[in-house]
Amino acid sequence: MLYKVLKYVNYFSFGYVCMNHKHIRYTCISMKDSLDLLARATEVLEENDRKSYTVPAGDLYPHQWLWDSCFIAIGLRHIDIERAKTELLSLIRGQWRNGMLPNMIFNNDPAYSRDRNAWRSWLSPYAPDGVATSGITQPPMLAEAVVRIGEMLAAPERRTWYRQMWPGLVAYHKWLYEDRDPHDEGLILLIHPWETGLDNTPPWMSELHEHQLSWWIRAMHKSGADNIVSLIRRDTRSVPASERFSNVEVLALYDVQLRLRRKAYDIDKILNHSMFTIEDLGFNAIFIRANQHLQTIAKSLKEPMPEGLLKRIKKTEAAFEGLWHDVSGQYYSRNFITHDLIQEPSIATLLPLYAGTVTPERAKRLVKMLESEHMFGLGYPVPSVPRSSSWFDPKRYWQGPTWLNMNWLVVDGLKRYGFHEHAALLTDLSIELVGRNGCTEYFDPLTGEAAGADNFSWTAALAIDFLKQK
Ligand code: 9WN
Repeated sequence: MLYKVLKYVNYFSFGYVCMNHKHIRYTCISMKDSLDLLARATEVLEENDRKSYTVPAGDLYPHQWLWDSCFIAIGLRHIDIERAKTELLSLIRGQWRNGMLPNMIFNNDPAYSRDRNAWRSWLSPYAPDGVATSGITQPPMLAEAVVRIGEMLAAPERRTWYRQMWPGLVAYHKWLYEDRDPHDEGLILLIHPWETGLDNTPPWMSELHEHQLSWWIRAMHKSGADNIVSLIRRDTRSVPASERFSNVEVLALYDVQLRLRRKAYDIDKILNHSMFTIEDLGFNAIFIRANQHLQTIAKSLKEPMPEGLLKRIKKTEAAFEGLWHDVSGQYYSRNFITHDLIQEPSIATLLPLYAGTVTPERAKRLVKMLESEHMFGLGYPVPSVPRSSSWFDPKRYWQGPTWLNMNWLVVDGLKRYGFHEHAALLTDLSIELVGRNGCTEYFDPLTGEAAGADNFSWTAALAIDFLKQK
């Protein structure tokens, strides 16, 4: 019987927080509970399966998303490794001729023409034929997912698998440098908050509110006319409005999207108009790790890394230092134009652990933040925004709720720096969270309550992976 009592509860402050609130929690994961969770999570993945890819959630997210498919494949590999490979291969059908992997590949059902039309990927000469996609990307989790699948294969099959994914992966990493690091500084810039995957995360929303609201949006907001957006929003039909973007933010993002579309997603034209551009902390941390995986794959294939790429990879690790802020002892995202750090902490604050290139000293400081009840050490960790931030709102999307994919990245980072007990505790708390509250999109970090869409694929997939890691 797999019966785990969290004996570490006294060691870490998220344990203390539970005690302070007089609800010492033990994770009692019996073998039966784990099997039930495994069965339930597998059902969610089956329900959202569209043969060659998995939708994040049936009603709310009916297309294929880039980093969702990566997290989904990481879970699926334990159930059906061939299906997990298909999940990643199906991302390549959306790859642009310049190497970009779009964050969304649209379902071609006539019912979704509005979504396809909003982006009109076909305006770009680089868009693939016969598939409609968005014109922006998402965090580069693909190399991680490829390697996680590779780990489960015998050497010859692993090489065949890597060989299949190598051209698409290299083209993607090259594109990130060529398009998104135009001054060869080492850091990747993003042009829309959706590219972070953490859509309404405070660093981006603070920039949006300060500098990016067009006059007509400000006018609509002032007169209350922005509420008209409620009539056409799809997300608030299935999720309470209090858990999503505000109407004015939806309008502002639509405005950003229109501006990108007018430039046919051409980065030179976009940058000439100095639009909304940020060197995002989370994205660059994930990219550093993805570059390490790319080199692992190259080694296994005995394939030389393209020379130019290798140079730029080295530069990224050094340039990451530019995101460090010594006074507050943490990393931040940076405005690409002004180079000012955007001093708004978020869950991305902890992702340098996942990158694995920060000093052990700094890693310790980040772990202290994870423990602190004023920051990330809440009852149902890890919140997407620290408790002390003025943005903290326990049910609002990426402004407070706990997300399983972030827990997965933090667990991995903790292990890399040797914080094995912390990693084990967070794994157990994550399993408990999903076991008790379901495979929901996100969770209230104070109460553990379910929020967002039901039957969310990456929550299911990563719960499976966490169970298998035990
Ligand atoms: C826009 C699909 C995606 C996730 C993102 C999450 C949310 C989309 C949205 O859903 O973003 O890409 O409609 O808000 O923020 O991380 O990939 O699950």
